[in-house]
Amino acid sequence: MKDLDSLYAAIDALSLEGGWHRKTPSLWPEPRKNFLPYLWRYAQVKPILEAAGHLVDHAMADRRNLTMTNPVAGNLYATARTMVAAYQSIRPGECALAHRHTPNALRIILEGHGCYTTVNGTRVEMRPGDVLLTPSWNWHAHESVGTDECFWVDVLDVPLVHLLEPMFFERHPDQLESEIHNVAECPLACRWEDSLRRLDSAPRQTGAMAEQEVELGTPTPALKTMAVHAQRLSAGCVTPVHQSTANAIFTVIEGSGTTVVDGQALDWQRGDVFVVPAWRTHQHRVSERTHLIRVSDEPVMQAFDFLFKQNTPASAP
Ligand code: GTQ
Ligand code: FE2
Repeated sequence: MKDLDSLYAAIDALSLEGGWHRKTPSLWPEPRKNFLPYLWRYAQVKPILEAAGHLVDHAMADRRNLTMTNPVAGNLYATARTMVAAYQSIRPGECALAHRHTPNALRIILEGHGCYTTVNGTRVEMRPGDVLLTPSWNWHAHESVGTDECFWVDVLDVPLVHLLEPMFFERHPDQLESEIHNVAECPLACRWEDSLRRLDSAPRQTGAMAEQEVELGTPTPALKTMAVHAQRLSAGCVTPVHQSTANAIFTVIEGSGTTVVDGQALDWQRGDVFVVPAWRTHQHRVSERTHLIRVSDEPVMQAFDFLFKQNTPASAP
């Protein structure tokens, strides 16, 4: 090989690339901010789900869900790099048939009573504020047997499964599981009243990302890839500025306030969902006592020693 041009041609022909003349870097000094901060308002979504309830026959949709697609250019599905969130509704008398998939899922209940989920043969009621867990490859079906239309937020690790590629999905051959046990409580149902009780006795932390926070799930993390935390913030509180390599999706269970995500103010209220993507700073300012559910991919980051986080104290107003 006589010159650099022929060297590079020879490298290129073998689908190789010289690390010393890469067109785009493969390493950089700190995490890039890719996914965008964004807020979905329940008050805007709920009428659409209700209309879909009339216009979209449940039989033709496995699930009546609305995926919260992050508006970053090129993204078609994910809410954050590793997770997707969706609003889902189910009308009285409807049944979302059993299926299973490798992605882990959880549901945060917003509204409605008389709604049940059956996970691997165990049938439990889902009530507002509860977090219901559906670990990987567990059969699951949902139904509303009362008079309420029920609304909840799903969070799944589907984008992580897309990245790693171990996707499997199948519908139940009999549409529903045949052996079902009704239970009042089970470890997959994290009850809101338990979360409240635990928050009552949780230490108040001034330097933390929330005044009070407890981790849900027995054992923790709630799912192998996703951790669930309940946060309590008192009226008027301003949290430190938090930054993490983990992605987080917040659901507002109670209260109202503003979260400044990387300089962008997101004003939220009950039922809203907002995303704090990796390395985007966030700071909560709440106007009334607030409860948030924070779902994050911290377990994934932790497993590989990729979790880096820091708090900067709130500056005086
Ligand atoms: O309820 O089983 O939002 O499988 C996305 C995929 C919900 C579910 C979603 C699902 C489900
Ligand atoms: Fe599912």
